[in-house]
Amino acid sequence: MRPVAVAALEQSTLDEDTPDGYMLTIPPAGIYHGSTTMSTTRNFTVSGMTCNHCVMSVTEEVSEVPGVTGVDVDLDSGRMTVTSDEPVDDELVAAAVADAGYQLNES
Ligand SMILES: [Cu+2]
Repeated sequence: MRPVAVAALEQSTLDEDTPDGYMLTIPPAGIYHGSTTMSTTRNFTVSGMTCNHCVMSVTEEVSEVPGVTGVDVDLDSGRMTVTSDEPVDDELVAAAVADAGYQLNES
């Protein structure tokens, strides 16, 4: 699964009705991407994987957890990065990994 693309800044910064000389307000850091949803990224470690089929199984199961928009698993390190629209329930991630036949360790 591909990483979530950062929403492009597509809002026009100058409104036609804006009077000349108006100061534009710079949004605070954190909502700077102009996206309507905040993306959350969490890192976990999955143990027990031995090949790319394991990686695919884990990726598929965790992708089905509500709110999850992206799953990236590194076989060698066991590192799993989960991207979501909203904070995901660790229990559900752990259950999904268990369903695939592996074990989740938070990192
Ligand atoms: Cu395998």
